[in-house]
Amino acid sequence: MDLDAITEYSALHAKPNGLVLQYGTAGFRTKAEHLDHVMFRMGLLAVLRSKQTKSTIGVMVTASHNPEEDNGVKLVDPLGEMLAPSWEEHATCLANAEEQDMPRVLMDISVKAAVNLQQDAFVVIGRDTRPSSEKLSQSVIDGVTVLEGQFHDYGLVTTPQLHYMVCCRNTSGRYGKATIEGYYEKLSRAFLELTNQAFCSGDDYRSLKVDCANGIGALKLREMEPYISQGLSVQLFNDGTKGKLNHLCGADFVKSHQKPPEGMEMKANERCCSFDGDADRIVYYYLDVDGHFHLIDGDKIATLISSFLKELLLEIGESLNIGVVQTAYANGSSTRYLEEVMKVPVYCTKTGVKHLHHKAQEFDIGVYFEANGHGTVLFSKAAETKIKQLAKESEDKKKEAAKMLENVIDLFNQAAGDAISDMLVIEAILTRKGLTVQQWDALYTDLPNRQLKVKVADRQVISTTGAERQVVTPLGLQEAINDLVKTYKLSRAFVRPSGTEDIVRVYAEADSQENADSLARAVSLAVFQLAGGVGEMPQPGF
Ligand code: 16G
Ligand code: MG
Repeated sequence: MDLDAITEYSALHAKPNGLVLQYGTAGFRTKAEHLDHVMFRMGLLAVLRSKQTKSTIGVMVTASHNPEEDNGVKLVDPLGEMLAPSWEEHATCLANAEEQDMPRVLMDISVKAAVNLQQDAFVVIGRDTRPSSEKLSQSVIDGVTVLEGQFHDYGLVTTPQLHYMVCCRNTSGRYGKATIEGYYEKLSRAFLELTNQAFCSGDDYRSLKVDCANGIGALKLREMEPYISQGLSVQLFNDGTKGKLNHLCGADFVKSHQKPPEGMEMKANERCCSFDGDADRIVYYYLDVDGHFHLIDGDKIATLISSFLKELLLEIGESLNIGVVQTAYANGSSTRYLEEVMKVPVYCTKTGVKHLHHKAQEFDIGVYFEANGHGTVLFSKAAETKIKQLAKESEDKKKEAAKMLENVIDLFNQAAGDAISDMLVIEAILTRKGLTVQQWDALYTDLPNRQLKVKVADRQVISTTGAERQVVTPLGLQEAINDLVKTYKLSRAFVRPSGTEDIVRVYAEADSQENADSLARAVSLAVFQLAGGVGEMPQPGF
């Protein structure tokens, strides 16, 4: 390691004194102007991680659904997964080291993690469409170069596309070709095969309106259009030509405000969906004939997909186990429907994709989705082998079902939740089953719910257990929540410190919207009073 060169280059990406950031659930995320040093240092860290794992590592520059002025960075581990927890700690230490200490901290990490510095390193880099992203990704490249790592800059890609590239490169092409065309070819072939012989009753099934959050999803979906146009015509809105990234549009806006994005022309009963700013989340929705808005979130997406997979598993007659993984935010009706009607086991983990992903790996087929629309389906190696064998050897209906499953395996981005890939799976299932968006929505009725934020002096005073469904500290808060929940029907509420913002999140559901709102308010007040609220006190009622 050439410490002099590192010191010299680091000075060009100097850290503002005293700035402290943490590698959180989605990497580092803050105002773009504070991130230059973090990018340079993540370039350095990616080289060390690459040397240690003897694999290609990814670095994605994005702040997902956050405002255009923000940015962020996350590292992608060898199989396309999120960075291992011990390296999240290294990332935090390195990002926060004051300028003069940085080379020493870098050395400490390489010693602690037993990195062989002689090993070659390869890093792939991607970025979203934010105005700050290009310069920041150049800072990542500076970091990689000063440690003599090799790199490939994929430029503008969605977050899941970068995960895909990392996975391809570390599996000698078995997962796919590590090019953007390779991604389009793999997904579109599986999509067209899956929809091929499907019954279609007119154009309704074949056209979809997509709100791209004025982000990278628009560029990539437009590029992909010719590959899928035989099976699906997409009409793009908020494609970045006019509006601001994530402003009054995108999956996060639609889910949290429970209303349509600006800039989308919706007619009654038309199927519409929204991506988030880096295209790793998707939610669907429609307006009914009375103009009422209906949201179809990650929970309903998981339900549609798992019922389709369950039917195929019955056809192939193999005892492959299937599990659905959710978080505390999953609507109570979805959990009840999955367990009681569909009879599939459901598990709850902490918020954040890495927790769901990890749990989903325990099953032959693990379906995971956050209510906010982030999710995918994982197939174990054994399940994949079995399915491929059946697709070759068995006959008639069994063979057909195995072939469909084979396409489903290819169509899901198993490296990460992916709005484009999820959209194609959903469209294929709706087409095959001849389901309208209303029929899909009618699988079950969501319980009315409300999410609120509370500002407190230190959100870390709140600790939780049971996959964030129960508060441990401060003492008395859980009892207060229990007492409030008892006063409403079909009710449930929980609170947790956010992993991405300096606030506490409150979730409540109940038998009516009014009751969900009023329960959420009451719980917010309890948080404010028992967990050191600051600023304006939440008011009871809504
Ligand atoms: C991050 C997570 C997302 C989670 C959200 C929760 C990833 C890639 N993203 O965006 O899964 O839902 O954080 O945010 O893991 P919160 O902690 O602020 O509620
Ligand atoms: Mg995102």
